[in-house]
Amino acid sequence: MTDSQSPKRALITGITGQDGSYLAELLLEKGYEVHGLIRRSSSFNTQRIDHVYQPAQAEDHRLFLHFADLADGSRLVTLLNEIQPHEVYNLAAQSHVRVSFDEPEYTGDITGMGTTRLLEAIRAAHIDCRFYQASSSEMFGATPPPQNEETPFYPRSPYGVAKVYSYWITRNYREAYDLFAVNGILFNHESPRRGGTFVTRKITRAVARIKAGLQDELYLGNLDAVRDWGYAPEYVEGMWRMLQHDEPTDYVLATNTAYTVKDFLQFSFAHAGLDWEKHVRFDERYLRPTEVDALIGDYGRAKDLLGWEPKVLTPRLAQIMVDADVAALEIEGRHFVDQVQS
Ligand code: NDP
Ligand code: GDR
Repeated sequence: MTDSQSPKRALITGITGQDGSYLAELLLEKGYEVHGLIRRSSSFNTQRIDHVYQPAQAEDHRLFLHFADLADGSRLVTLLNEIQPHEVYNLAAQSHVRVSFDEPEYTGDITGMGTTRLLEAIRAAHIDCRFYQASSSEMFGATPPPQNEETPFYPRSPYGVAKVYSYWITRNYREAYDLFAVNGILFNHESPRRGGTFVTRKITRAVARIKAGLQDELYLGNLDAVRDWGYAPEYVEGMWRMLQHDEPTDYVLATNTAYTVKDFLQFSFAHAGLDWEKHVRFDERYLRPTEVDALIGDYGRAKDLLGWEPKVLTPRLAQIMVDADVAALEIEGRHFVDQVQS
């Protein structure tokens, strides 16, 4: 709550994504009024937040959704004027690394320039707010691990390059305009809500389907990449803590552990009693022109200043995701049977 006892207002861009949905839940639990920016789409795109949405008539209606796009700067100014948020979380992005090689200009426009549009909208609307930028371990790219806040950037994809731009524009607005603006440099974080084209969820969905006899093969690219995979709900708590700190600075969130894609396959398939080597095939379409070989994050600053530490590590994460995908498939199967029988 604010001093006047009216709720704090937060604006989340990317609220329909994995992180946006967990952050919306967290802020609603904390009593915030939450405003989310959504894109007009020809199909439904709010599945991840439907469960927290209350109709306008409901007494506890504190989640508001607004059509907007990071490509549309004037709309951002209008919205910021209307909402007057205390906190802005910029999570929207074209967030897929492989896709950024196919759509480099679009990725630069949204994942890079979109951040400037939002920061300029904050200035144009004269809003006194705190700003969170979803920066990424992909900015470190080819710089060897372990990586922390002082590690030099060497991005290896149009996505990584765009995130470096957003990182620096965020720092520049902090220094130039005294804005409370922070970069959360987050290493990979996953959950049952992870998009189905990222490698972890692609694997755990396939495990559930193979176990159910609906699929036999899974096509993947580079299995040797090393990643530091954490659990998304814990990372959104870290984002919030960054904006509650006295001073704005940048933080790494990670688990400081290293596993290969092969390891993730092993954890996931074994949890379902399956042998991944019998099912996984190679498809060069999933390779990237330039790959990031190893990301392992040192989260010491977040631990010291925010008291933040990861609890769920990669082997357990894989189990959580497999269990969720197995359960989701069972529910889907029951719906199907109900439909056929009715
Ligand atoms: P998702 O891909 O799940 O979500 C991306 C969100 O951005 C969606 O809500 C999407 O909307 C929205 N979006 C995309 N393009 C636009 C646009 N032009 N205008 C407005 N909104 C748009 O990403 P995550 O939740 O995983 O990640 C959140 C942020 O954190 C991203 O910026 C990502 O790059 C960054 N990040 C993620 C990490 C991870 O491991 N998950 C690690 C480090 C950084 P729609 O639903 O309509 O597509
Ligand atoms: P990443 O995640 O590129 O790290 O970006 P992704 O899950 O896409 O890839 C991880 C690693 O797996 C390898 N890989 C495959 N990846 C995909 N998507 N599909 C495949 O079939 C496949 N086979 C092997 C990749 O080559 C890579 O090495 C994620 C995103 O959430 C970014 O937005 C975020 O900034 C970073 O994490 C940190």
